[in-house]
Amino acid sequence: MHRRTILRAFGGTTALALGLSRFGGHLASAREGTALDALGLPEVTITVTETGYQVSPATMPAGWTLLTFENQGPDTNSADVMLLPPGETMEGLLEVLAAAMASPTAAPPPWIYETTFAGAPWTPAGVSAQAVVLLSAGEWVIFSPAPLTPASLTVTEESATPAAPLALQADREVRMQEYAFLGLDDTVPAGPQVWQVSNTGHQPHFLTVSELPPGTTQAQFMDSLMAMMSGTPEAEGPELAGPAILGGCATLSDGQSIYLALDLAAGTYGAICFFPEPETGVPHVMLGMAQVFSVD
Ligand SMILES: [Cu+2]
Repeated sequence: MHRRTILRAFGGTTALALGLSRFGGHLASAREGTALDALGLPEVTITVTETGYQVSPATMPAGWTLLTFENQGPDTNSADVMLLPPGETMEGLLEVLAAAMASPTAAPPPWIYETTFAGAPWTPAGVSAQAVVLLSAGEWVIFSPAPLTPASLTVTEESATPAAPLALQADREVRMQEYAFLGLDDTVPAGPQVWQVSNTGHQPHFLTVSELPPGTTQAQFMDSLMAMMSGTPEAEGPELAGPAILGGCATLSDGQSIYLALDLAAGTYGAICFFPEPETGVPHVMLGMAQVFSVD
């Protein structure tokens, strides 16, 4: 299956893992023990293995939540953390996923663009990372397109007061919209950072971070991504053909924020969103949603 075709499966998580993870790369996602630990928030752990997702505990109170993502699988991965819309069930979602895998060019169902995705970290195989995410009450599913088995998370109404604002000053605010990343124009300091990533657009977006050859320009990055996405042989741009994903966040709905712990070494990096546009299924990167940034 061509990469450009498989990426049209909504979410794109498994597509990315299949298509890009064979390229090497060094660790940049922060492990446990980040600034996010100190907030004293309720904690949930999502583990992905070769076969599927597990969530512990299975029930959480609504509000800001410290999410630890443990990638015990063989590929770079993340998790789509999605609130099941009213009337939708896990069984129904599985049917949608199966249909998407069988016919990757089909447009995702409209409710994908209307429900809530809370985000989760991206990590290379064998790596854990942390984020703070906002969970509302309801039935959530943790998934990526088949063949990984999804998991369920029940989020209950808080008993007393509404969720307090998060008392955390992020080192950097990154905004995602159609079709750009804002807030990565200036140099990012090397070392541990907390990014507040917000979706200020109208469609879901996600953010993958990959290391690029030093000095890669925005134009070179876009050219190489367009070549990769259109199926041009990799010989035309071998060093950029499939940058390994070191970190970032999975699908995030409009109006949602996620606080990501990152620890990037000095270098040149690229941020990419592959979420499909609703009418055509074209990944956002093809519409310009990719950004080079430098870390020093
Ligand atoms: Cu996007």
